[in-house]
Amino acid sequence: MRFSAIIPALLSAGVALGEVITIQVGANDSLTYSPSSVNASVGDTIMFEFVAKNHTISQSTFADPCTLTTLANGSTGVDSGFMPVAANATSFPTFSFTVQNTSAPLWFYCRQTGHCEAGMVFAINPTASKSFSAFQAAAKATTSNSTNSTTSSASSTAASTTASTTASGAGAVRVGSAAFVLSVVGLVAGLL
Ligand SMILES: *[C@@H]1O[C@H](CO)[C@@H](O)[C@H](O)[C@H]1NC(C)=O
Ligand SMILES: *[C@@H]1O[C@H](CO)[C@@H](O)[C@H](O)[C@H]1NC(C)=O
Ligand SMILES: *[C@@H]1O[C@H](CO)[C@@H](O)[C@H](O)[C@H]1NC(C)=O
Ligand SMILES: *[C@@H]1O[C@H](CO)[C@@H](O)[C@H](O)[C@H]1NC(C)=O
Ligand SMILES: *[C@@H]1O[C@H](CO)[C@@H](O)[C@H](O)[C@H]1NC(C)=O
Ligand SMILES: *[C@@H]1O[C@H](CO)[C@@H](O)[C@H](O)[C@H]1NC(C)=O
Ligand SMILES: *[C@@H]1O[C@H](CO)[C@@H](O)[C@H](O)[C@H]1NC(C)=O
Ligand SMILES: *[C@@H]1O[C@H](CO)[C@@H](O)[C@H](O)[C@H]1NC(C)=O
Ligand SMILES: [Cu+2]
Repeated sequence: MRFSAIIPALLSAGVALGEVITIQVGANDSLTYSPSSVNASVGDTIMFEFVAKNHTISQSTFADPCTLTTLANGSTGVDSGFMPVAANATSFPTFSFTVQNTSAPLWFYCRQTGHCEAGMVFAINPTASKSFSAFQAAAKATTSNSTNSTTSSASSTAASTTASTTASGAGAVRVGSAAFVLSVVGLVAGLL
């Protein structure tokens, strides 16, 4: 088993703690994350499997669903970059991050042009007052028609003035590269 060295590496890095929650991106050529929202605990890994087209998973805020967020410390939020998948592909790129803070919901969208405005959004730990459906409605109400820009000034009519920019990014940290995670997927498949 040529991947066997990865397991101790993952364990010593603490990456294997918590549950791994898999999200399919673009299944059936749709503009969707499936499932579109999840409840996660601190330490859980959210793994996005890009199965079609050319999408991203990018962090935004409830108030501004279709704009890549800037954290309080000046870093940008979690962003997979574009993950193109050939129509005849037989293996798929993945992107993962771990959930670091469950005090507030985490909000995400696809940066591909027009996709966020079409409702291609994702949420972790949404609440009754900040629900997935409210977030998606805000995304669809976004007036800008360019989600490909990381500096877009998109705004939404359903924006909540209480959304906190300081909290928005602190909850998620990227783990590994796409190629690295893909090799882990290969290991799991090989064991089954
Ligand atoms: C994709 O299509 C299959 C077969 O119709 C269906 O079972 C599955 O739920 C669909 N997935 C999504 C994300 O729409
Ligand atoms: C998440 O938890 C809330 C209650 O805390 C529940 O209403 C909701 O159905 C859960 N969502 C999922 C996707 O499990
Ligand atoms: C994926 O989409 C981005 C943004 O539109 C584009 O720059 C890139 O060329 C696309 N990649 C492929 C392989 O189509
Ligand atoms: C996928 O299609 C492209 C272009 O049609 C072709 O060049 C490539 O060899 C195909 N790949 C596989 C794995 O079939
Ligand atoms: C939408 O895109 C077109 C073409 O790129 C541009 O001319 C127009 O100003 C854009 N509209 C908005 C609201 O950004
Ligand atoms: C979209 O963004 C990518 C880089 O992320 C860039 O290469 C591409 O030219 C952009 N496309 C448009 C239409 O702005
Ligand atoms: C978690 O997020 C909340 C607000 O959402 C923030 O007040 C708190 O400081 C964060 N905790 C950590 C450990 O970053
Ligand atoms: C900013 O905060 C995020 C989330 O806490 C962290 O992952 C990132 O490394 C920080 N960036 C800098 C430059 O400190
Ligand atoms: Cu997309």
